[in-house]
Amino acid sequence: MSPKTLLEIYYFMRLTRAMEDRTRTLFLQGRVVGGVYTAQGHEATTVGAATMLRDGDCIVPQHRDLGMHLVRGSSPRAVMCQWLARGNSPTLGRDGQMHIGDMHHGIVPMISMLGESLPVACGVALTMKMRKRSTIVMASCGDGATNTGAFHEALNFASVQKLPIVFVIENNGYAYSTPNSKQFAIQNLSDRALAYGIPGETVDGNDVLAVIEAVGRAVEHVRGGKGPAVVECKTFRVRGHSEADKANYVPRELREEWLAKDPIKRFEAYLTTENILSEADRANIEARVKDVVNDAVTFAEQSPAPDPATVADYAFAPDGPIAIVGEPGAEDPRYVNALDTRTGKPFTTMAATTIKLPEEVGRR
Ligand SMILES: Cc1ncc(C[n+]2csc(CCOP(=O)(O)OP(=O)(O)O)c2C)c(N)n1
Repeated sequence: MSPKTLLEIYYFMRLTRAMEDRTRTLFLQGRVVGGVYTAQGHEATTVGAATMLRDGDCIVPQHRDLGMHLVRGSSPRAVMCQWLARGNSPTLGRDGQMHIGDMHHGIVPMISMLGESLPVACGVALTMKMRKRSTIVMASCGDGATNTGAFHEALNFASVQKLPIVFVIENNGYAYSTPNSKQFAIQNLSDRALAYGIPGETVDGNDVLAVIEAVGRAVEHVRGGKGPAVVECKTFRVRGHSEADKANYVPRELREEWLAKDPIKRFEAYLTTENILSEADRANIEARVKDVVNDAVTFAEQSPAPDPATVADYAFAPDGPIAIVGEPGAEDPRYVNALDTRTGKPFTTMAATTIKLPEEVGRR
């Protein structure tokens, strides 16, 4: 990678951390609606992995992937509006967390139920394959999410269908307060890939260059049409699950061990030793990060809160129900015979399910 690219990676790692630092301050000042879930310590994994993608690729991130979002083009202003639940945020003020996407940049919003985003990621990858695109999907999840059925179904399906998808497992040692040792009895979660015939690799997730190399190998495999690949990045969540969690369940020595491996400090030391990052570069990047974060906060604070009168918007169809209705009084109204109220035509894509629709529902 060129020095310019390496400095850009450093910038994104610092931007990710600075955005989260500022949010914590805003949270303590009572200006953030809801909780704050940070991923301090994950920056090498999230930024490093996303750096390996190209235009047109998609990400299906998890809740600790601000770094991926920023690298792939999510705007810091939009993220800050989301955290402050402003009316112009990606969820129009209806959610304050990283459950956001940006379809213009190929960012699929996460599903809060752990693991459930992964089958969706398979759907995106299947679409790319069917349309003969050369693009790929990167889907991520935590160690806890790998214990869900959806994770295993997704890996199996992706393998059988040879889907163009890289699964990134961000193993930060804990699923909330549950340590790895109480979650599974294997050393490396990448071993789970082998059970499905998928290549899997485990890497130091706090070493951005190691992440780049491992994800690079996975991406090459996937782009070569050989099906999915798994990369497990072992990392550490420096703060609690959310700011409401003091993470007292993490032994002090373990925390100190990981703090000494801080991904940003490590990368900065490497760049400095290799004469890639000068003192002037460092100051410039710091100033750039500060400007971007300040701009995002100012923009968000000047943005209006959602209008209470719009609370029901997007919860119900704008002009009457778009529900599928059965023909009232029919002997055996089935979905297959139902009408789409918007078109008045039979709703042909539904499966023939024998669910009876009550008469009053039928006419609504
Ligand atoms: C199916 C499901 N169970 C529980 C939760 C509540 N929850 C949200 S995040 C989280 C911890 C997830 O751990 P992990 O997948 O390891 O990711 P991490 O937060 O450590 O990055 C839990 C239990 C949820 N969102 N979905």
